[in-house]
Formats: sequence, structure tokens, C-alpha cells
Amino acid sequence: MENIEDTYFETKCVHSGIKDYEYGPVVPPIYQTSTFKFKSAAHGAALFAGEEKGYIYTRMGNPTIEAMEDSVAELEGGHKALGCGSGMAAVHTVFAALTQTGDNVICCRAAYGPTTTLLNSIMKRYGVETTFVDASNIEEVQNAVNGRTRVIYIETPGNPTLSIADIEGIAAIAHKNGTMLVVDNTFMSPALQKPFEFGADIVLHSMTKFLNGHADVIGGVVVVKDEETYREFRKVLNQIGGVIDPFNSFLVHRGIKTLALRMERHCESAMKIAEYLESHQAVSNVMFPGLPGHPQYRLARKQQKGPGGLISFKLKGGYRAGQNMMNNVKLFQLAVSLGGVESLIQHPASMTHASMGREARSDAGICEGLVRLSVGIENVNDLIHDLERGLEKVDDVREAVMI
Ligand code: LCS
Repeated sequence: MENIEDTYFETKCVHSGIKDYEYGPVVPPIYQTSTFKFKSAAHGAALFAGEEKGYIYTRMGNPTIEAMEDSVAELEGGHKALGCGSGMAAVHTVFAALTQTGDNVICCRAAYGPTTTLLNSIMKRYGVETTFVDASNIEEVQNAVNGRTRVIYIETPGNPTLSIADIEGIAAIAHKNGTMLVVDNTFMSPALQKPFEFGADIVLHSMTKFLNGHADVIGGVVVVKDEETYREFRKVLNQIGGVIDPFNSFLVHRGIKTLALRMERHCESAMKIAEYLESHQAVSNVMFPGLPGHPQYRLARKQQKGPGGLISFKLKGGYRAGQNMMNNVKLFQLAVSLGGVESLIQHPASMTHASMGREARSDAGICEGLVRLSVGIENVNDLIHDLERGLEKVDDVREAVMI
């Protein structure tokens, strides 16, 4: 095969991370083992001392996990990756590796609820203080930096408002001030956005979403740009222990093979659905980076290859209308999570972002009536028909309220 680095993204999705294995399988075997036999006492000692390459214990490394990690690192254009047991384990690993008591973190307000909660609870207890900013406003980010800022952490597009942060602009602020920029790239996947190309220092994902793509794994990953950071992060992950297991790594690696194809369909269908929703009389506001009316439309076009598969919208009838809609769709399943082949619908204020509390939600622009869709790869006409069915019931609610 050609050098994997010289191939197109779609080719990398299929081939990256795969090595030569005994018996020549085309798919990496699942090394479902917790530990590895040493050839001798001296061999074991040499492995522990780092004088020889090999595997010791699956928390410290495993060939199936490593194959998946190498694939993600290759796709993101990073140096190496660390597979974690969940997206939250990845987020925690990053903060545990980069911060200490007395440090300040700047975090976007439009972040996954539990990320905000982690910073406001456990990290706060450890003496790390967080300043929350509207990361789509670069001046607000700049003004928040102080002498103790160690990390700037952004999600772009943000969960669930889909506001966009300027990765290149924020990376420049981070570097001018001797801090690091961490980008949660979950909503885009490397098929649509490569944060390292815009200056990010660390990229992370909830692999539970688009990378795996089939709603059957909980996993996370941290991608770094150099060996020194990799070693430091590996040490921290090894101590915290939040590693992924071989079988889930195998599934994610398998899911990645179709990532490029899936993302194309997610984007194409989400675009059609966003346009449909925008023209619907029951809908007051559609948040989707592919619509020219999105406040950061031009920025999205600069740093993203496509709009992604997530759409948030508000109904004129508020939360009650949203509830009625969610109860009356059939193909869109009422469930949290996103990025799988099946379409999902959920209500951030009472579900994914409930832990943040009403005030923090309001500051982050998450109104109580917001509904979020994760558009899957079903036929888009079926999906629009399903939404139509739900939105018909919304009209019933408005009439009932008026009476
Ligand atoms: N980062 C982002 C952007 C996420 O959306 C999530 C999960 C995480 C990190 C955490 O990943 P996990 O530990 O769940 O693998 N987001 C979810 C969501 O919006 N609905 O359900 C989970």
C-alpha cells in the first residue's frame, strides 16, 4: 500500500491504524486480554523500563486499542491519540493533565452540560477556577485571559446552540498568552473540521458520536501533537484509569471506515431538514451552521467542510409544543446522544443540559423550548415526513392554548 499519510481522507478512514498481524487478517484482531506474558523476568523488567517495545497490561496499552488510536491520530493530523472510556473521561484526562490548583480555565458557555458541571464541581474543588465566555465573541475570550489562565477550552459548533468559535483567532490568543487551546471536535469529526490546521494544541472527541457512528459504544479520545505531551498524558490516563477497552476500540475502528461516507449524508440531509424547518410556520428559529442566516455562517464556511448533522430549533409554541412534537415523531427516536446512523430528537433543557441549571443555560443561550435533532442517514424524505407528522400536533397545542 502507499504511505497512508499521502492518501485522501476517505482512504485513511478505511486503512489507517491497521498493522500487519499474525495470520494476515485484514481487520485488526481483538486482543481481549487484560495482561500480556513476558518472555522472561529480564524482558518484563525491560518493558517496564521502556527499554523494549511491547505490551504489559491493557490499561497501559493494547494492540487493538492502539490501532484505533493511531487511526484517529492520523485522521486528525495529530501525533498520537489516547483512547478513553468515554468522552467525559477524555475531558477529565485533559484537565487533570493540564491544570493544577490556582489555575484558571476559560471555557465556552455552549458546551456539553456535564463538561460545564465537571469544571464547576470537581475541578473547582481541586482549586481550578473557570471563566465561562461566549466563545463566538473573540473579544470576550481575549478579555477573560488573566495571568493564571492555563487552558482555553472550546466546543465548536457548541452543544446544543451550534454557535461557532473562531479556532484560528482563539489559538492566536492562547499562544500569545502562553496558554493551550483545547478543541472538542465531537460535533464535526475530522471529516469536517481539523482543529490542528487552525492552531489547536489538543483535540478531543466523544467517540460515542460520529467517530463510532452506530450508537453502540461509549468512548472518548484525546489527540496530541507531540511525543512529550503524549507521554505526559499517557501517564495521567494510566493513573486516572479511564481507558477504553479492546472490544469498544475494535467497534470504533470499524465505524471509522465509513466516517467520510456517513458525514456526507448527515450534512446533505441536515441541510434539507434545516431549510424545511426554517420555512415551517410553527418554527421560530433554526440554529444550523449551513443556513446563511446563522450568525457565524462565514466562519463556519472557513473552518468546516460541511455544516454537520445537528440542528437545534425553537418552536413558537415553546416547551409544550416541543414536548408534543417529540411525542409524535416515530423515526426520530426520543433519546439523548447524537452522531449515529439513526435520527434522534431530544430536549436539552430537561435532558443533556439539565445538570447545568436554568441560569447557566440561559447564559449559554439554551432556551427552555429548544429542541435538538441529530439527523441520521435514513432517506431524508422519510425524515421530513416524520417531522411533518410531529409538527402537525404542535398546531393542535397552539389551538388548545388559545382556547
Ligand atoms: N463532548 C461533547 C461535545 C458531547 O456532546 C458529549 C456527550 C461529550 C463530550 C461526553 O461524551 P460521553 O462521555 O457521553 O461519551 N454528549 C451527549 C449529548 O449531547 N447527548 O448525550 C450525550
